[in-house]
Amino acid sequence: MTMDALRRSGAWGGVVEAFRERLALPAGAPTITLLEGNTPLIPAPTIGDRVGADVHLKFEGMNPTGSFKDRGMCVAVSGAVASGSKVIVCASTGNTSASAAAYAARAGLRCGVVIPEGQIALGKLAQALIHGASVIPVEGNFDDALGIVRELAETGEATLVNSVNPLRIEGQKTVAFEVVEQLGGVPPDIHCLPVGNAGNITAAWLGYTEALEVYGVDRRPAMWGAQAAGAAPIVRGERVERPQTIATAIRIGNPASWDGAVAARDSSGGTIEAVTDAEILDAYRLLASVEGVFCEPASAAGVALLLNKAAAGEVPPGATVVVTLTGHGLKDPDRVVQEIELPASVRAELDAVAPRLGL
Ligand code: AN7
Repeated sequence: MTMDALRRSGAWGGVVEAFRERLALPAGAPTITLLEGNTPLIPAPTIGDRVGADVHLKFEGMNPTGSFKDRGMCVAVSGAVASGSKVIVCASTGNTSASAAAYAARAGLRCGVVIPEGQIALGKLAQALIHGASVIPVEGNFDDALGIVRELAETGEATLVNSVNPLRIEGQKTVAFEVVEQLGGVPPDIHCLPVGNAGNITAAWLGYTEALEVYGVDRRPAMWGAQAAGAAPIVRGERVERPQTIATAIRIGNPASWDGAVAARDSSGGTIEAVTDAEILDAYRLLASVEGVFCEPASAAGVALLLNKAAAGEVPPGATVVVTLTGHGLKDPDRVVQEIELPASVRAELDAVAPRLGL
């Protein structure tokens, strides 16, 4: 059955079930699922008008834990269970830890997450905690945390579920399969997305490459990756020791999948560019206010890049553009109240409320 038919029939069984024969999972691996994947591809007509293209938002915030990480985590955790592992570990800017914690709970595994202290959006931290993960904040950044869990996993006592685990990439590539199906069997001309540790751009490109065979499509999109200006190692061509951005999800100075991102950029005729925090926040507010889609700040980076490219006259007129919105806005409500002042209260009387609405 196609994804569409599955959705209509209510029989969507998640990423492992839908794509198992395309995922390098060991034979006999169980299906660990929270029914992730099959996320909506939402038309964005207002942004489309602004950039002169046919723009669609692949809203990965609709996954069970609210980010694209679930797509790869279900496969990594299915693989961990198959290998007899009892503990999974990850470093995280937040979403990976939320996803790992949920899937570990589902599979009955222990989960350890190492996070940069004070740099995780509250929603994500809450998720890791409520799912029962051991949360270990460290006095360092994501890159420091990743170094620690890489060493931990080398003992063989825990499975690393960051995107250096190939099963994460396997799962995340399925976003490209879904996009091709949702566009009626053709790939987009351009696929925009934020780049942090660079697993996702690597995975999406792998998916589009496999789609050549799986769906018999004859081309692949140009991959347009966006890094936050204060955390743009790939754009600058060197590690960033102290990455800084309000988009904490992509506050990463030494991406693990650096080579994969460069390969995706170059083989696709694409680009990886920096967007400023101000541009990210503008795109974040625009998405919410004109399209009705609330994503987290990092997720808006792809739209920020698209807007920049349009302003530079570099979006081909009428192109089909897909932008991945990687995580849900509710992950980080603090950001909204930092951007928009909470209105003061008034008396609970009609004559006090009506004027506030100009009525
Ligand atoms: C919302 O959770 O790295 O380039 O540890 O949460 O594949 O790293 C999150 C990354 C984009 C970047 N958008 O993806 C983590 C983590 C959101 C994210 C990215 C992340 P990659």
